[in-house]
Amino acid sequence: MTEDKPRIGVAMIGYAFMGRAHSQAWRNAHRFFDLPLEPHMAVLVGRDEQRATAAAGQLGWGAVETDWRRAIARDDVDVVDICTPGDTHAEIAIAALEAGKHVLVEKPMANTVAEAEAMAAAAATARASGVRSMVGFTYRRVPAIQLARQLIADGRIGEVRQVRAQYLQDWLADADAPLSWRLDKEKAGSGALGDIGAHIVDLTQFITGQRLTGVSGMLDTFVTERPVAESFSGLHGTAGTERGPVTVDDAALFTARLDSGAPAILEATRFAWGRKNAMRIEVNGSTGSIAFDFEEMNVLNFYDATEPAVTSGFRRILVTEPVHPYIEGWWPPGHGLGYEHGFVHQVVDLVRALAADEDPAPSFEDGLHVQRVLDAVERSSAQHSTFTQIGD
Ligand code: SOE
Repeated sequence: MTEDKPRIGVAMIGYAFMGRAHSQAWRNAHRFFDLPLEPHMAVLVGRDEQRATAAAGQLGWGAVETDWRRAIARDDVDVVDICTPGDTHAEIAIAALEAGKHVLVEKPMANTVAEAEAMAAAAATARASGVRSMVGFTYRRVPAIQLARQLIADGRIGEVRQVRAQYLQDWLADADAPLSWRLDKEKAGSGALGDIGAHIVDLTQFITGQRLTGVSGMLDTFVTERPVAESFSGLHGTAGTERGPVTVDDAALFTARLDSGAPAILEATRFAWGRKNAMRIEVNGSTGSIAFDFEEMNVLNFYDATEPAVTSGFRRILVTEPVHPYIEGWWPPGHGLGYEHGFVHQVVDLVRALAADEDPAPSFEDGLHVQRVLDAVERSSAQHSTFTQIGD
C-alpha cells in the first residue's frame, strides 16, 4: 500500500475473460495513473472454491468467497465489480447497492428492460446516500473514441448527418464451435445483439452526444444447434459429443434514428469470417467525417471537407500524444495501447469519481436506455415492422 493513499476495497464476482481483463485493471490503474485512492483487490468470488482460489492467486486477489452474498457483506469491500453472465447482474447489483457498496457491472447491464429498470431504480435510491454505480462500456475509454467525441462536440464535422456502426467478429462462424453461455438466452439475454451490439449502441450515443429514439431491426440465427463444450479457455471451448440448441441471435442488423432525426445503421455479428474484433464507427457530418476501427485502435481517421481540394483526404491521426486522453499514464508517442487499457481507464475514471463523490459514467440510466434499444430491436424484428416484401 502506498503510504499516503487510502485504500478502496474491491470484490470481483466472476473470473473468466472479463474477470481477467478487470483484474489487470484493478492491479495497474494506480501504478500508471495518479489516483486519490489505491484499489485493494480484497476478494474474488467464484462458485468452485478450488478453481476460484487458483484464479485469485494468478490474478492477484487477497481472498476467495464462493457466495457473492458474503463478499458484499465484507467490511473490506467498498466496490462490487460484477463480471458474471447477464442473468445474475440485477440480483447482485441491487443487493450490493442496498448493502451500501458502489457497483461496476459489465455490459449489457441486464438481460431484460424490467431488470434494467429495477437496477436503475436501485441506483437512484443508493445515489441519495452517496453510493455510486457504473456500466462497463470500456470502448468509451479508448483515446481515439474520446477524440472522435471531442471533434464532433467541437463542430469539426459540422452537423451529424449519418452514422454507421459495425461490430464484426468471427469466433462463431465455425458451425462446430461449441456452445457457451453467450449462446443461451437464459444466461445472456440475447446473442450478438446484446453481447457486441450493446457496445455500438452505447458508442453511437457517446460519440454523437445523441440518443437512439427508434429502430427497425432484423435478427437472424444461422446455426441453431452446436456441440456442448467439455472445457473452455476465453471465448473458445473444446467440443464434446453431445449437442444442444442455440437460443439467441447470431446477427443483428438495424436502422435507427438519433435525437436530431439523423439516420444510423448498425450491425453486430460473430459470423464475419476474417473480422476478429472489428468494432467500427463512422460519422458523416455536414463538413466532414470521422472513422474508427478497433482493429487499428490507436488511430482515428478524420476528413475535413473544408480543406482545399489539393490537400483533401482522410487524415490518419495517431492518437498517442500526451495531449490525447489517458495517454499521460502510458508510453511515448507511437508506442500505442491495447484492448486491456480501456479497462484500466475505466478503473481510473471510477476511482476518481468515487473519491470526488461524483457519479461515474455511463450510469445505470445510460445502461437502461441501451437495454431499451436492444429490446426495441428484438420487438421490431419479431414484428417485421418495416420489412416490405418485394413482389415478383
Ligand atoms: C465477445 O463477443 C466479447 O468478449 C464481448 O463479450 C466483449 O464485450 C468485447 O469487448 C469483446 O468480445
